Amino acid sequence: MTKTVTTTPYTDQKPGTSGLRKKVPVFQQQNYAENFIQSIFDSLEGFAGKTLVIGGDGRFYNREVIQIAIKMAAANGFGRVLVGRGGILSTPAASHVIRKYEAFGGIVLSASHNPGGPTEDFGIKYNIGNGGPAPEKVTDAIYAHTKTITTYKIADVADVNLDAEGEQDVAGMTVQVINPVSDYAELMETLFDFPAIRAHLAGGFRIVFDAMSAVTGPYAKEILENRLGAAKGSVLNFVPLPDFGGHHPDPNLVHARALYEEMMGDDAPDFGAASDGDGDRNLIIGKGIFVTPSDSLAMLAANATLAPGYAKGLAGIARSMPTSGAADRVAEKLGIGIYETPTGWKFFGNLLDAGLATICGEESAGTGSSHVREKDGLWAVLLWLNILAVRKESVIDIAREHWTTYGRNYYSRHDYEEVDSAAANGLMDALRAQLGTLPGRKLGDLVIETADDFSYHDPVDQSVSNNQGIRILFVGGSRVVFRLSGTGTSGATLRVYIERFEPDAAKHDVDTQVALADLIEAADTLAGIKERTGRTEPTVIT
Ligand code: G16
Repeated sequence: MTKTVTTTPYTDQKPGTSGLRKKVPVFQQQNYAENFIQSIFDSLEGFAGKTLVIGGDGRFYNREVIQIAIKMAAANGFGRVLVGRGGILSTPAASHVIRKYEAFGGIVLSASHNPGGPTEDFGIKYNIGNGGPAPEKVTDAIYAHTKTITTYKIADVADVNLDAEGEQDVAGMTVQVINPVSDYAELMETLFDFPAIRAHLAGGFRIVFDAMSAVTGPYAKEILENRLGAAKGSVLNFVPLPDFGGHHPDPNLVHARALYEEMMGDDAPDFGAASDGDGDRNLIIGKGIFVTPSDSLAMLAANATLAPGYAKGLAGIARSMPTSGAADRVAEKLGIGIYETPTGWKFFGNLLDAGLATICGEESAGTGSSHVREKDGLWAVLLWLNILAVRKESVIDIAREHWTTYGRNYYSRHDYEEVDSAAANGLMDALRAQLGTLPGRKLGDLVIETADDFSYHDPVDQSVSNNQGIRILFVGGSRVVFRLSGTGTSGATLRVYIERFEPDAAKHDVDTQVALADLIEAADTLAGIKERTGRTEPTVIT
């Protein structure tokens, strides 16, 4: 029932920031998915007879690859597979299921916020037994195997019925189809004050959640409407679609524009939120105010003890390097550790496992905690709702008070998508070459204090990750960071992260792009963005 198939390597299977992401037609090449999955298994040891979790965000090609992964898991000697009904598991739910059932690891099929469909994006990611994305030493080993693979193993059996919960046998391995929502919803009930949130909603607090036709629809319906009693219809676009309805399931001000417009209107609900393709990102908008992900991290950390799951306080906060320093000020006030990691949730895993950090966040709309080892969109929404239910203030009042207490970190990210790769690499190389000469240079009123290429020394396993983004720090604490995205699937995406700290509460009402105008200009002067990329303006501003 098990066969060994001869194959030849593909040269382009290097995992990026979060697993292997490519266009669907790339994954549809002969043996492409099989090669990568076998390379995952060939990088692991000691899984015979153990449990593997498999699930995805429901995008186009999800079911096909789930069938392949199940049959390959059986042929490679796993004892059991837990798979979400319909092949569905949000990324944070997959992380929780791995942890709860003490699985050996998990395969998560997703290209996250990237669009889906026959010509759009697909992805495969491996998560380790702590529930988190495989660390670099594992992804490096997977990549090495993809370059030398000659055979893969697969069970020669009929497809599994993914739509009926319960157990089935696949070539001697047990496949258990599980409810994708219930374990996760139960976990949320242990962390947050559901009765307080329910009472607040019953008292007239209005919310809207846009699931963007992606994986969080069933989770949000169950938790927000069924368990917390939000008005029916509060959850929009709740049916996961293989192509996300033709939209880009990225909860930002461009792709969730309709939600933003609604929240800025006169009759806006009190709280608006959205999540992405696989449910790990979040967008938070109060009536009349967009909360940047960096600010959201800081505000959630500052108020976390209002939720029962965090009542004992936080051990520390971790943020990715390009994320603003707003959370650092909270950590300082709380007298707890603050950790600055490279971009990529995988870098938080060691800090969470070691108990050094409790809450983590990234500027790329990701926030999460030690409850799982992925960022978690609905978790962030529920923590906000818990805080709002206890404080009984508006989002805008909470934000204003936060800025008055800690100062405001004006922050924006400018993305230049699908730039010619050679041009983008040339821009980064040229910046790197100037680093030594930059300190002391003046750009208008700005003076460069330091400039470097960020290196991370993991305090837990002592591993070092170099070349994680170029930082230009100005006297007074403002900064500009340049990096190339590790999640795009065509050309290169240049990300420019811009930040200014403003301690004076009288200056907290300025438009963000205006507050950052001189830094934006300095970024172009330093990197020659317009000249090198041929772009006169960013593709996306968040
Ligand atoms: C992934 C990673 C995040 C990272 C983001 C952006 O998110 O998990 O840690 O911040 O990509 O990465 P990049 O700037 O390299 O494109 P997701 O939601 O796509 O899984």
